[in-house]
Amino acid sequence: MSQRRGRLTRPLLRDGSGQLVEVDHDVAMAAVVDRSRSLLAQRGGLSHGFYTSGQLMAEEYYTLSVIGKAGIGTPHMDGNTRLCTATAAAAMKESFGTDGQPASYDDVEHCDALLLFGHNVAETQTVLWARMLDRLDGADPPALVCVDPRRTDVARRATVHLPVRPGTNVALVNGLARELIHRGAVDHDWIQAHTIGYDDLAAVVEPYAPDRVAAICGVDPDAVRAAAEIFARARAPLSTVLQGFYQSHQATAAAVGVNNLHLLRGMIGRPGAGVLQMNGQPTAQNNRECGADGDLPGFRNWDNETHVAELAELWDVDPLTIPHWSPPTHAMQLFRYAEQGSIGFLWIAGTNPAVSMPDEHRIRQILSSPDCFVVVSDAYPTETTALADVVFPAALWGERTGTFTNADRTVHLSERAVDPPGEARSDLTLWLDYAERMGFRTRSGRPLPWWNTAEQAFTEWTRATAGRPCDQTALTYDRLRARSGIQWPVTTAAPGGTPRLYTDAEFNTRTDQCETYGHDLLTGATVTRREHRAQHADGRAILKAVEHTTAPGAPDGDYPLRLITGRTVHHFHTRTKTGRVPELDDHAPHAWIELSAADADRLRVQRGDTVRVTSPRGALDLPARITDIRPGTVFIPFHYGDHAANRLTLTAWDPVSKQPQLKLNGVHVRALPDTTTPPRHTPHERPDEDAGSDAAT
Ligand SMILES: Nc1nc2c(c(=O)[nH]1)N[C@H]1C(S)=C(S)[C@@H](COP(=O)(O)OP(=O)(O)OC[C@H]3O[C@@H](n4cnc5c(=O)[nH]c(N)nc54)[C@H](O)[C@@H]3O)O[C@H]1N2
Ligand SMILES: Nc1nc2c(c(=O)[nH]1)N[C@H]1C(S)=C(S)[C@@H](COP(=O)(O)OP(=O)(O)OC[C@H]3O[C@@H](n4cnc5c(=O)[nH]c(N)nc54)[C@H](O)[C@@H]3O)O[C@H]1N2
Ligand SMILES: [Mo]
Repeated sequence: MSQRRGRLTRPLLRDGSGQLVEVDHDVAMAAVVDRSRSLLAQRGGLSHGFYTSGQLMAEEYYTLSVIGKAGIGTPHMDGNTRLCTATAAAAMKESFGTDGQPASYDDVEHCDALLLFGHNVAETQTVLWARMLDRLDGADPPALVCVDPRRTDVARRATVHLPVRPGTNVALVNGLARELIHRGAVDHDWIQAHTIGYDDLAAVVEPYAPDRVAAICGVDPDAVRAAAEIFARARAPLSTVLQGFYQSHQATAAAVGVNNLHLLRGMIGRPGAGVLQMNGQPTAQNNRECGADGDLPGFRNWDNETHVAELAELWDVDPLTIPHWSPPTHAMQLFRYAEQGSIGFLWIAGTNPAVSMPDEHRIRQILSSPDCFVVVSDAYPTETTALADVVFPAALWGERTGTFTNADRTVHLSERAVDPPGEARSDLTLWLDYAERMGFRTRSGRPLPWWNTAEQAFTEWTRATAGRPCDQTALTYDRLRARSGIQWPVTTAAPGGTPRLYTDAEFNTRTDQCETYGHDLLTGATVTRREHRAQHADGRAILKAVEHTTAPGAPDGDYPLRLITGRTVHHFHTRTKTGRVPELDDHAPHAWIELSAADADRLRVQRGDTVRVTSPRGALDLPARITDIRPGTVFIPFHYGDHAANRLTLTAWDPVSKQPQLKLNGVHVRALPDTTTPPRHTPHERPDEDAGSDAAT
């Protein structure tokens, strides 16, 4: 694909004939500012949207947050973190009051049970997996529980593998909670002192006996009991949760269900005992805490006037400028507004939505519509830059300085080591240039933002964290140079950082402190401030559970197979980088589909045959691999722009986190006539053991 060659080194502008042509930076930025100004004058801040990444740096997210919220005054700002870790944040907010990882990666060394919920760490976080393997192959190995419909390398090493039917995670976690209760493994004194909601939770999970869970999830009831036994006996259980839980229809409920298990036994805030609601991208955490992702900076609550006033004071703007009359706009809604025409200016940085968002065809139409002016900054030409009106060549990490914070709150400083190629600039430079030309001002007439360098932006950002759970006021570039890798909070009281949160079982749930007043996990309806106050969480964690429901877009008669999508070790996301590395690309040059042996036999497909996969939204022709995936479920990697798995996925999201349901779609698979081979067995077994199985629920 020609568009995969080389770095972008010059800005591009779409000319009168519709072609993207190289121009000087000044010309490109003038076109952006021109469009931005005229839209602001005609239609105000709501005409502007920003869609960013989990791959920029804290300084950039914070600067954009200030420009968008205090300069333009738009609530339409989100990150691809919506597709990625919105559920991690949402689940921690619901259970503990704010975002912020309770545990530390070091807990891998201290745990005696490891439970991986929808997390294929062996392919997606190979360094963390190496750390886990050291334990598994060491003297006193932890028990390992793997919840994944595929027999992954994690599953192969597991003490218990639960190959759940996709979309049934909530039934499983409810069943595990019930088992803890029935086995007397619950720490009632701790629950009494440090949580609210136990009685409601116990009532909700009671109907989820192992046999019923086994029927819903399509697994062995003894395996459910065995997993519960491991958690019940562990002195230091460590759970990790990722996309198998997050990209589903009851994502937040399922992820909260894992928090519940830890709270029921008081297994949090101690070495080895804790939860890692994982992140995937290097700086997803920064986007969430800096507030370029649909949150307010510093884990502030948009619905709390005092929190908004703090920001207004910090930024020296009228509190009414900062949008807080409704929840910030999530990415799926942002694209909907662009589709409907109310957003006419969309700046995309460090993400490739033409490949990574659900329902590819629709997203590409929105991006190519003349009604929306699309600005994209990326280091490489992508499927998204091809549809933009203006493209800025971006500097990559190593070509600019900034900080990034990983999933366990560890802040690192990454310094510029080489110059960016050609005219490539950092996103920070681009946004500061844009703001200056737009002439944004504080109330006292100072330029907004008033900083010019990454280090100044970092200092301003740490000021915004004062008194919040992610307090980094004692952190400076110099301290990070002296010892890189410090876990927040970092304050004068804890200058060396904080390995674990909630060590004193004091949670961030006070009404004046929390990041959200919470949601009904089933419908997403928001809890009001008054209701939150009335439940008197007051520093106690919140136990919450709901019943399992069937997903929209789940398999039915016409589309009887469950499509899940995900990753392979050889590629990162949409392959802008890994597709250019022959050592990686040679291992996985094309997309494929994984089928179980039972489904392959029934469909008369052998390894390497091409099959057509169809959903109500589109079709893909892919070579088949026959693997240990559970029968009735098929898997496609989502990395390939020319055979995008997202051609098949639907526009649907979790009601609380708004994370799209990228791993749960009904599809139909058939062999293409010219490539089929005779069946190895007579194809008379049930066509699909999963079809209609939700009746079991
Ligand atoms: N090599 C590589 N590594 C990466 C990335 C990459 O693109 N390539 N991306 C990074 C990013 S941003 C992220 S977010 C992480 C993602 O890391 P992971 O979440 O580990 O990766 P996925 O492959 O998306 O999904 C994990 C597993 O979920 C399972 N699954 C699907 N549906 C269900 C379900 O209903 N229930 C359960 N329990 N499991 C289910 C799939 O079979 C899959 O094995 O990886 C990060 N690391
Ligand atoms: N079906 C399906 N869809 C999915 C998923 C799935 O499992 N299944 N997973 C979802 C998840 S978890 C994620 S995280 C998304 C990822 O989806 P995307 O964010 O679209 O994926 P990337 O390929 O990482 O795109 C990032 C782009 O940023 C550019 N870039 C890197 N560094 C910089 C920088 O510093 N500045 C700028 N301006 N650009 C930079 C890269 O060149 C690249 O083109 O996909 C989501 N989509
Ligand atoms: Mo992600």
